[in-house]
Amino acid sequence: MHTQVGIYKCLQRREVPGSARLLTFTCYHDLDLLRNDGIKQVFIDALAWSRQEFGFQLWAWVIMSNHTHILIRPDVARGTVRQFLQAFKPRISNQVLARWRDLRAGVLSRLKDSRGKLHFWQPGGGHDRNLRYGDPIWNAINYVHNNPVKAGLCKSPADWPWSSAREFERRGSGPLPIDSASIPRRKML
Ligand code: NI
Repeated sequence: MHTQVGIYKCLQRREVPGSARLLTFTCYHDLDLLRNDGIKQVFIDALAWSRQEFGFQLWAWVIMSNHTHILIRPDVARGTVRQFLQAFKPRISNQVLARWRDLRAGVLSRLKDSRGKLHFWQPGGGHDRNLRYGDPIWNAINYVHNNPVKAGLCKSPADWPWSSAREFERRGSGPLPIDSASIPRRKML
């Protein structure tokens, strides 16, 4: 769920200091490369490592079988989104592709480009945009958490174990803590 969502259509790669960033990572050729729970855990571990390394606030995330979304607020003094992406994406792909090479996994034949190079991620920056404080942040959080519901995988966002939805219901109940204290409050109507 990331190709034709109205408010996420526009591509903005500029870094706007203080803005949150909604980032999407799509598997090569939209293949279900993240279906395996062990590979989902590789993604989570890389996200936890990146947060330490680049100092961003992690506000929401979801892992689907063929793509993921994360909502972060970068700390530009510690690292730009570009620097984070340059470290984060290969950290996952190198680990998974090495494992698949060891196993001589059949899927590898589907991951080669015309020059024979293997890919885990679809090349390119993916869909991402800057978000201003307030309600757009909460719209993005709900959008992220609703991915598995819209895909028909579960009824309620918190039923899906591979997102931060559970953390919003009860801290410490999901596989990766989020930086909830820094999320701006919802506008009270
Ligand atoms: Ni999606």
